[in-house]
Amino acid sequence: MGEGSGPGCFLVLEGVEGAGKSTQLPALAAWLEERGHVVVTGREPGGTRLGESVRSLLLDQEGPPVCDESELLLMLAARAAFVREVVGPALARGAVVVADRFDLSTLAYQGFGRGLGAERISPMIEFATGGLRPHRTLVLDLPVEEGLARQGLSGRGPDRIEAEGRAFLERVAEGYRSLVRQDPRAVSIDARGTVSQVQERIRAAIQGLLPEPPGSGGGSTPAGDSSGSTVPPPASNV
Ligand code: Z5A
Repeated sequence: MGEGSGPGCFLVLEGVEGAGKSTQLPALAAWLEERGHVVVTGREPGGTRLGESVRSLLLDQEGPPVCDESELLLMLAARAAFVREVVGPALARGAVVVADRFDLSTLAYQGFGRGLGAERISPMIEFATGGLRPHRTLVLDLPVEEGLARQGLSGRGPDRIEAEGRAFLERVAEGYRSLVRQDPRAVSIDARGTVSQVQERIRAAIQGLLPEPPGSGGGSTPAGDSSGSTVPPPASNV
C-alpha cells in the first residue's frame, strides 16, 4: 500500500481536543477546491461504515467498557478500512485527501496517553495502514487548558476518551510534541489566534507539496467515489 499509494497528496490534521481540527478542515478543503484540486475528506475513527460504528462504540459514554488494548485494536480496525476504502483509492486517482486524525493520534493517545508505548504499537499501526503515511501531518498545537476552554464554550459534552481528564490529555500533548520532533513529515502549527490566522499557517505549511491541479478544474469528491481526475505525482509517499 505504501509504495503504491498513487499520485495524490495525503494531508492530516492532528492535535488535542479543541485545537481546531474540525474547524480548519472544511476551510482547507474549500481552499484546495478553489485551486482546482479534487478533495476527499474523512475523520478518524470514522470515514467508513465500519469506522463510524467503531466511533460510536469507542466514544459513546454509555457504550460498553473498553480496555486499553481493545481501544487500540478497534482504532486500528477502523484505520485499516479507512485506508483501503477511502484514502488509497482517492490517492490512486490523484485526489488531495485531508483527514481529521490518523497515525499520530494512535501514537499520542494510545502510545503516550494510555502508556501502551509508541515503539511497541508502531508496527501494529504499520500493519493496519499497509505502510501508508501522510505526505504531511499538521499538528495543531494548543495548550490543553485552552483546548478544554474552547470545548467548554462549544457546549458539547466530553466523549469517553476526553473524560479521562487533564493528566491524560497532558500526556497526549507531550506525546504529540515528541512525535513532531521525530517525524520529518510532521509540523507543529501554532493553534492560538483567530481561525483565519491558523488557516494561513496551515496553508503555508503545505506550500510546495501539492500536485498540479487537474487542468479541467477541481471539485470535491465524496469519500469512496471512484470518479475523479488524475494529477501529476507529488513527492513519493512512504
Ligand atoms: N483517538 C484515539 O484515541 N486514537 C486514535 O487513533 C484516533 C482517535 C484516530 C476522536 O475524537 C477521539 O478519538 C479523540 C481522540 C481519539 N478523543 N479524544 N479525546 P474527535 O477527533 O472527533 O474529537 P476531538 O479531537 O475531541 O475533536 P474536537 O473536540 O472536535 O476538537 P477539534 O476538532 O480539534 O476542535 P474544533 O471542534 O474545531 O474546535 C473546538 C471549539 O473551538 C469549537 O467551538 C470551535 O468553534 C472553537 N474554535 C476553533 N478554532 C478556534 C480559534 N482559532 N479560536 C477560538 N475558538 C476556536
